[in-house]
Amino acid sequence: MATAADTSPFRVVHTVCSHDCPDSCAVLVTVNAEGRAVKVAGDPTQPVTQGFLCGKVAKYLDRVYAPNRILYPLKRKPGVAKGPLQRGREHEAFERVSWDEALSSIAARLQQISDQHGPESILPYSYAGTIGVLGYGSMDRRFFHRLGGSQLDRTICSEAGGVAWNLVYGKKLGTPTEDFKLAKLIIAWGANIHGNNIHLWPMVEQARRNGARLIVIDPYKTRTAALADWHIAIRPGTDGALALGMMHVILRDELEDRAYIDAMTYGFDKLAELARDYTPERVAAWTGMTPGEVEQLAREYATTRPAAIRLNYGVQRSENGGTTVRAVAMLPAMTGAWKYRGGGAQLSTSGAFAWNKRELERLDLALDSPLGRPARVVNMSRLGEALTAKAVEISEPDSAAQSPVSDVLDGGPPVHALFVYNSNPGAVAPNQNAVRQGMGRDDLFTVVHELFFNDTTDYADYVLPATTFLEHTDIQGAYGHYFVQLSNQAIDPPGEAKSNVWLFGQLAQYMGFSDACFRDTEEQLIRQALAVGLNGNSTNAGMEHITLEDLKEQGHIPLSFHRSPETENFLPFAAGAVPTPSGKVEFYSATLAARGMDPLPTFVAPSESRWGKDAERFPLEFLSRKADNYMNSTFANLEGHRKMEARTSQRLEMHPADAAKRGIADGDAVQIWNDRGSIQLTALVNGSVAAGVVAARLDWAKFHADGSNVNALTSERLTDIGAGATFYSTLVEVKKV
Ligand SMILES: Nc1nc2c(c(=O)[nH]1)N[C@H]1C(S)=C(S)[C@@H](COP(=O)(O)OP(=O)(O)OC[C@H]3O[C@@H](n4cnc5c(=O)[nH]c(N)nc54)[C@H](O)[C@@H]3O)O[C@H]1N2
Ligand SMILES: Nc1nc2c(c(=O)[nH]1)N[C@H]1C(S)=C(S)[C@@H](COP(=O)(O)OP(=O)(O)OC[C@H]3O[C@@H](n4cnc5c(=O)[nH]c(N)nc54)[C@H](O)[C@@H]3O)O[C@H]1N2
Ligand code: SF4
Ligand SMILES: [Mo]
Repeated sequence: MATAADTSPFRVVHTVCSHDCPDSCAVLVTVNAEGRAVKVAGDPTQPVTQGFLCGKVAKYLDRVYAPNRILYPLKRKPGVAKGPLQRGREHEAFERVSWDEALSSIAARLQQISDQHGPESILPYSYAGTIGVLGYGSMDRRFFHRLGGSQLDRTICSEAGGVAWNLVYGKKLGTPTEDFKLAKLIIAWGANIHGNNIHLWPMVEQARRNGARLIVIDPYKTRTAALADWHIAIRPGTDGALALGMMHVILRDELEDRAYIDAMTYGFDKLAELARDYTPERVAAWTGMTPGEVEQLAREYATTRPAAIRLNYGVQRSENGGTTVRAVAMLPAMTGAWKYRGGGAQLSTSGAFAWNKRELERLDLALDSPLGRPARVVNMSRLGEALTAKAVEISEPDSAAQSPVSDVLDGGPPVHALFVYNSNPGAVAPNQNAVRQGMGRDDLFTVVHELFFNDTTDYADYVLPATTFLEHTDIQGAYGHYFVQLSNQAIDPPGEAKSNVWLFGQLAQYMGFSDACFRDTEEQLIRQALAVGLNGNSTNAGMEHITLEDLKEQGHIPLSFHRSPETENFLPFAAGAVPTPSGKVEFYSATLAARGMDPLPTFVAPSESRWGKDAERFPLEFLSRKADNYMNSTFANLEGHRKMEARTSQRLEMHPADAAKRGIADGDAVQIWNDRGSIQLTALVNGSVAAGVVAARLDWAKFHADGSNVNALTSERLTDIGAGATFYSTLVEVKKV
């Protein structure tokens, strides 16, 4: 008997939004008889997606079917210099080539560079264009390991916070997103829930309907802050002091949970001693709050149950970001908030997904590379320095002593080839002028695998067409929920666009790498990621009930401990062993002490801040924030998304006092500069920041009249823990132009 589904000209395919967002939504794609996607919608059966998509991805077909997508492999025309190309006419700089020609030429050039300078002179550069398990890191890692190319330390986003969290808890687990609805107090701490994590918002709303309060700690009045019961416009980079001040009050007033502390934590006495110094008065002087506000926040936090902190990655983009995350992360351990369903904290849930990365990435292939060992590691947050540093050719080891070599290259060769995929460093990497100087080098061979001409393809020797998540198959976890999800290919890629898996598998063939693993299909890779055992089930911890067949049928399956979220309690860190060296939640870190670092979360103000030595010349703290309607640099080229972002696009948000001091009125053109660069924006004098702070949003450099975006002002200085980027520790001065 034919069912409606059989006769319908449409099919509905379960995919997963692969953009770098905690929500990892289950997306149902409706495809018509001609194979064209005609609708994208949130899956109503996925408990976090709840049937809706954010404004960015609700318009996803604008991206998939954009008329200016890159459809074919392209090669720079002879004689066309690298550097900014006129928007809309980029294709004129390139000529179309076949995939065969592109792959054989690229393979030959990489071989020649490897022979001449050593394989470590080839640098892959990728981040989170897709966070699908395969697309983010599988065949690409195999390829570069086997090649002997430099390893990339992927620090640009979450490393400072992640390493810091793990120092306290050993694993990135947190309060389940669905449980936030049970909280009576929610603190969004450096977390723009409404802008960046919209699927948490319905839980917040439900909690508030049941009487919960929402407190937002953010120097910028985000959409989330505007909707809060209390917005604390803290000074940038001072959250660590606030967390210690809260501990001070909690301990002074004996509001801590002694039983939890005794059973579950390590180093309490030392932390208590540190907290004694952080009186509300001192903390007020750092944070710009009043002492009374510090007291109120501490008492409200410690006496409300359940209390949940949504700590997102905003606070860790400061120089002291690692220590700050440690300090904030310790709060629920001091009050025992973990014991109550709807309490605790969430930075990330990604630690729950035990993918078989060893099998996917195959670091062992490095032993077969010309190096015969794993390659050096280059920090992606120092790309400008890595590309411009004078390093020493390994063929002349003796000269190493005389040449001042930047440590970013770890004593190895300079970078001669840059292979970019899943990332747009021309827009998102800090210290843009150095990055562009580096990418503009004539002697640098650059390949970019992309969907659109952007700030990075302007520097490419070869541009290769990439796929969207509708056009390839992948499997995905999340950093904001506990579901394993399958993303099925819904449509054919347009033109000759190819997935990351295909690209690096093919390139391996052209390089002559005969290892069988380079011929694995997506389905084989997914089985490897799941570490499927003989009975067909995954052998990964937490996934033992999952089979690929069930995933194909259901689309999304919760991890084992989260199977019945409505009836079962998953209370991370509430009881039992904690996966740290001491087996406890660590207030004191012997690991840090052994590295010669501060074992306690002592507050140190960022060097590039109002307390730093350059504050006289550059008195304004600059927040180069994300756009609500883009995903980092993704979507910024689409008309509809730009319209949604229009109110704040290319605006410098200023406090009236700072504007008046400089004779600036709303709508004036302003120049913003420091020693690293200068950009022009239009002043938006409003109430979104306090005096002393200015803010602007990330856009493509190409969309700015002067060709530079906010990252022309940010530095390559790294965070105290985790060696992450410090986008939010930036000083500038502003004037009317
Ligand atoms: N709409 C949208 N959603 C996104 C993204 C996007 O670009 N646009 N990007 C995605 C990515 S890659 C990530 S990593 C996540 C990140 O999401 P979040 O972790 O929320 O990160 P940010 O937006 O960087 O920072 C959050 C907030 O921290 C504030 N902040 C800056 N400095 C400080 C400080 O010193 N103290 C405090 N308390 N707050 C501070 C900023 O003003 C910002 O509003 O969002 C993802 N979701
Ligand atoms: N000033 C400032 N700078 C920032 C930030 C900030 O808040 N302020 N945020 C930082 C953060 S948190 C992050 S995570 C980084 C983000 O840095 P990136 O990960 O570089 O993020 P996107 O800008 O989204 O660029 C991803 C690119 O990958 C491409 N892409 C998408 N899917 C695929 C695919 O399947 N294959 C290939 N080959 N390409 C694909 C997209 O078209 C896009 O151009 O930016 C950082 N930079
Ligand atoms: S960007 Fe985030 S909120 Fe939007 S559809 Fe993707 S996962 Fe969902
Ligand atoms: Mo990020």
